Amino acid sequence: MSAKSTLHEGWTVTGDPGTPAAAEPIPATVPGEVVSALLAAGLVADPYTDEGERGVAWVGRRDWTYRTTFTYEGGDHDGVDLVFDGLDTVARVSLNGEVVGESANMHRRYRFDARSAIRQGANDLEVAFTSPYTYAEAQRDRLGDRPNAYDEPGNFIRKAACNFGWDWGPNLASAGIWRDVRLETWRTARIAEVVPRTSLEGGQGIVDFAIDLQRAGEADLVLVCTAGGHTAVLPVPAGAGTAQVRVAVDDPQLWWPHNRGGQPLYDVSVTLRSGDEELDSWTHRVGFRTVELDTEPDADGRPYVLKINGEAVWVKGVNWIPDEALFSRVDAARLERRLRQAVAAGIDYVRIWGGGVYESEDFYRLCDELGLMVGQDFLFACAAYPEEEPFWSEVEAEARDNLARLAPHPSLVTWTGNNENIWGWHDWDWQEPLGELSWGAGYYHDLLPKLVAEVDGTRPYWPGSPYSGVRELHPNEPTHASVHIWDVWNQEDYAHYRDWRPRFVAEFGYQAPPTWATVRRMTTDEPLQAESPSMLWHQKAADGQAKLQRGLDAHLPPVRDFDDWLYFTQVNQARAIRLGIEHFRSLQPYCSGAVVWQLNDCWPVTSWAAIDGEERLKPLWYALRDVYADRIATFQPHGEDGVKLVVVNDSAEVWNGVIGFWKCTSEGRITGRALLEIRIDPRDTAEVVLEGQVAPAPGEFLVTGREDFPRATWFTKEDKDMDWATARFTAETAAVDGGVAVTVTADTVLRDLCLFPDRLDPDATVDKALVTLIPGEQAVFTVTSEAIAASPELTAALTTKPVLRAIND
Ligand code: BMA
Repeated sequence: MSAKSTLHEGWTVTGDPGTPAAAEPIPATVPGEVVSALLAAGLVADPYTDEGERGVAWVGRRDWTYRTTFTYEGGDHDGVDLVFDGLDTVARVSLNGEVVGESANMHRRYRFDARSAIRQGANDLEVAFTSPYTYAEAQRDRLGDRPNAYDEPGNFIRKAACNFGWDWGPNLASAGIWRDVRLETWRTARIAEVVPRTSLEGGQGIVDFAIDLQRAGEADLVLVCTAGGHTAVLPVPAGAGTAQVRVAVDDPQLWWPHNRGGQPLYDVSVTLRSGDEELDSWTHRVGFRTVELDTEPDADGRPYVLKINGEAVWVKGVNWIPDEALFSRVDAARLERRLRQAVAAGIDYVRIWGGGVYESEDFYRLCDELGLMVGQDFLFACAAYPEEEPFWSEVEAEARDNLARLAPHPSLVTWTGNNENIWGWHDWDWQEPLGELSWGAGYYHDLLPKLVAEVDGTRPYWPGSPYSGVRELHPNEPTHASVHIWDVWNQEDYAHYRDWRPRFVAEFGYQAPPTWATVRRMTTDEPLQAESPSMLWHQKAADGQAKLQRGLDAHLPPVRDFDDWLYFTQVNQARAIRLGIEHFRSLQPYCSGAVVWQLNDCWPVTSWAAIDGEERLKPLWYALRDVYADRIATFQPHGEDGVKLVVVNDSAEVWNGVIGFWKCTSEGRITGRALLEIRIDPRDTAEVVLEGQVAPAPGEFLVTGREDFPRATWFTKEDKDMDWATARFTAETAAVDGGVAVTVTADTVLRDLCLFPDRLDPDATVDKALVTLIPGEQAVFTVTSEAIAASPELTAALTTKPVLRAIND
């Protein structure tokens, strides 16, 4: 029987002779990376705080050697393998002084034959990493430089591009054994790979197992495959190294995204036998569902419609980046918290962006269980990539490996060739500097689609994000398939999302700083200001602060202090994305989805994220929960200065009901009211143009009642021009289980009321944000925090600034 033992104990890491620190061995956690080891040894300051990132800039320029010793008991083995699930990146692996393998790709699993080097008893294992800069710069010099949106050589090494820094992330490029490592022993033969292809045929769930074997000899073998309790047995004749086995499951329950149905998962297994002996086994869980991507040209251009089990879905998506800049820190518990936050916001789709990693087994298992659809990019982002060797072979190997590894997961629904590289080639002045040089087109248009069809065979592939469907057309053409909308954040006011009529928005985003408690983790600046030194260090976007200010100037009253700046920029971010999504949903079915840039952060930073790097929810998260609800009502412009109400029913039931709304003056006096009886079919929309009595006059605003859908609002002027009375309200606190309930009763209009309990207790959370009230209305905020509940002073502070805020306070 094969056996596996992890090799995570006893590691040290040592710098090369000229290294500024750790020239002598220091303890190293495996899985891990050098920066984490230096931090744990107290040799560098925390790169997540202040300008600590500067203090580790040298690390990626050095070579590092990991060493450990392990015991091998010996035994009657035909195979003894050292297996690395992830080496970051350029490494030479030696056992007892003998080189057993080399790597130059962070995104592959490696298996090295250790038979000639291993000995019974103690074994010395060494993994010597070459600086990623040394390697990448040498490749660049050899192959010729190519355009990159960042002044870094990340396109000349198969390593996560964002590891060299991004417009939301630190440069922590170092080295490390970043995923599991183990010793595997086996006899006669082992299961090298299993790809279970699932499909539905005539009411049956089909699992077609494609199995690769590794053999030590010519023995007759038997494969026993099971799926959902059904079994198939296949003799494998001497010499055969691959096998295909089909198992059918009667009447399977279908896997659905969480907002459409359940997530039944079926155990599948493959056991390899020789005579009576079990040699090896493999188990997983799969789901039965079909996935199609409808991009057949239509009268308007080319749609981009994802269909699950034949049903078109309106994608309520977010983009995903690595959840920690020090990748190995991301454990299953952290992923589960993040993905549950996504589900709680109504998100049903996560796009894993191409500048990061092929996500982990835990990530995909959780998405299978939680009913999140995943689109995985191949790992190319914002740069021209060489197609010459060794890169062509590395890309092929990494694609084969990850296509096979991720194939079992029903959550994985699409593969995409790259992030913005086809766009870059068209629009970012690449063509002249490139001349005849390769830039990656061969991967996106030839190699990767061929491999997706060959290895996976069940999932759609799209060459790029964005991509219009044919090479001649501009890749960001709104009438054609996927687009990224960045002119708004970079140049325009956010109301310009409404200028777009896209088929599918794969990226659009708007920045804000993180929550208060996270700001306090990222900077010790005193005085703390929007432009204090380390606030600026944690703003990586080109001209980011000025773009934030442009948004403030267009919409909100002048900020008086840092607290205003923090709250106002966060509100603006939420409003921008809310406006965009409400507009895109009002275009259903012409538009078929929105994928917000970005769900998460990898450290404390000002960014486009809805959840900050310390896992706290920014106001944007609450806005997403509103606009991604199955049923929404939204006021939209109509003609020159008219207004219409668009009602979207993205649920499986008819929406039969009444929508009430009021027209109010800035003092909150009601000057008109309407009750609309609606009957909207499932997955349908309806709209009503507002005329006469209910059309708002300049200075007035509209609010819907607070029914079983999130409140919609419409303002005829920006807050900065609105004649708001200064916020007046009463706020009362009451102890509740695990925290405090804060009941706010409005005397005036209260705009985008927020409660920020992390000001008082970094672990505190609150159940709502961005509540707009008219006089007489109430909102109850439930704060979860034992610390606040236990303290009368902290409880009292929940009802005043800077914890409780309204725009017009
Ligand atoms: C797009 C993304 C990311 C980037 C974001 C914000 O280009 O693909 O590369 O972080 O915009 O600028």
